[in-house]
Amino acid sequence: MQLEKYKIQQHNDDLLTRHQRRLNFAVSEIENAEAIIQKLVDFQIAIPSWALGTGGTRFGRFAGGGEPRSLEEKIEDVGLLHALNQASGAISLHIPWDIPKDAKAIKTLAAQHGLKFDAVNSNTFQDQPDQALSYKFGSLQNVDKGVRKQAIEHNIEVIKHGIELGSESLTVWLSDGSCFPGQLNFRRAYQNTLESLHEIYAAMPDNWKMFLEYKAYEPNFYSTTVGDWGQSYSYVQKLGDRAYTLVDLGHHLPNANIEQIVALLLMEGKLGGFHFNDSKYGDDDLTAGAMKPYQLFLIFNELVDGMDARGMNHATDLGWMIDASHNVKDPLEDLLQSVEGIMMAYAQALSVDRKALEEAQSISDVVRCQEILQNAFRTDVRSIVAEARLRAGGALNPLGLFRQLKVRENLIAERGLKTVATGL
Ligand SMILES: [Mn+2]
Repeated sequence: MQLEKYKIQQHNDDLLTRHQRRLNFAVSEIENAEAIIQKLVDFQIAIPSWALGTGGTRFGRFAGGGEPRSLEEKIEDVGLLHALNQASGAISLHIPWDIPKDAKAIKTLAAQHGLKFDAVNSNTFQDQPDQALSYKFGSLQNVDKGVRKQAIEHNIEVIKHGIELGSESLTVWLSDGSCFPGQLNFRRAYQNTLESLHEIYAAMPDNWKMFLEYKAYEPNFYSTTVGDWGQSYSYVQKLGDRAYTLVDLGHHLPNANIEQIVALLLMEGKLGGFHFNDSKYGDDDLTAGAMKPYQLFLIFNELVDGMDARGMNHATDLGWMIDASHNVKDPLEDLLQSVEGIMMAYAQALSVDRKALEEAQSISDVVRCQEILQNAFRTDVRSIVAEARLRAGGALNPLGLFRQLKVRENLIAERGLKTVATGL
């Protein structure tokens, strides 16, 4: 389905008077509103190819209809999102779920939709039908050298696909670990993993980055070989300058202070990127900002502070990706909500009065510190985010327009009701 520009224009014209009224008020409240809008226009969040279909639980999938049946259709879906919000200008592919048969044609199609290829993701947490050896007892950590070699070769294969598409980073997430005490020698598992990662790292082109994602538990329930930020940091320190830790918000033990983790990784120059999602209990993969919007704001507060301290480009120096997928919403509507939630947290963090906060911190005025942060969090930035979209050519109300144009109904008519996207 193509979304004609005039339809967005018409939608915006209808909403413009109301938008302008809200925007005028917000601009009067937020001192640096114009600078924030510019930063929002530049900020793009990559959409994972596996989030375009329903998924999310181990127990069952309930397809919603009109799901993309091929990589081409996945790109079209991300293109639709980007046309609506002008903030989803990248796609993150999962190999082998999305192996491009004709890389050149795929690249052209993506460019037609204004999309780039963000990090490519390897998969050694599942066995594929044509695979010689099993990952049942781990991949890069495996006690069997042959299994490790197979997993290394897979990652190198993923890098090759990424090069063809113009991607510049590899995300490695390992489910490696153990389910029972005694099953694994922790030190040997670490050393095997490090040795394997060294080989993968060496196969990357000079302009590539490696993101090493950690996760506390699941599918292994006793130990995970890259289980937390400290373990990931320990690996990436040894691997080299282009190896970084990737933070997935859902991959921590309950109540972890993620904003502090982010602050320190950034300070050490080892934060590479993000997987946004939200959760209440574990790795729930819910819509970003749906459950703990204050936490998301606090994370962005540290990101903005830390990136500015290092003179980093907010839009390009870190990898911004969504990693969420579940059962009960239209996946495209869900992604629109996630991007909106992320943009709001970013805009609020940009509006924090940093000078005042520093002053208050320097005299330990705890009350004032809290007031400054909460004032930013409680400021309504929705019209600021909408203005950035408007200026970039997107829709003032992407979700509203998605429904008004009956996008899902159109996709079902095109693709059928019983389609299932490849992925989780
Ligand atoms: Mn992730």
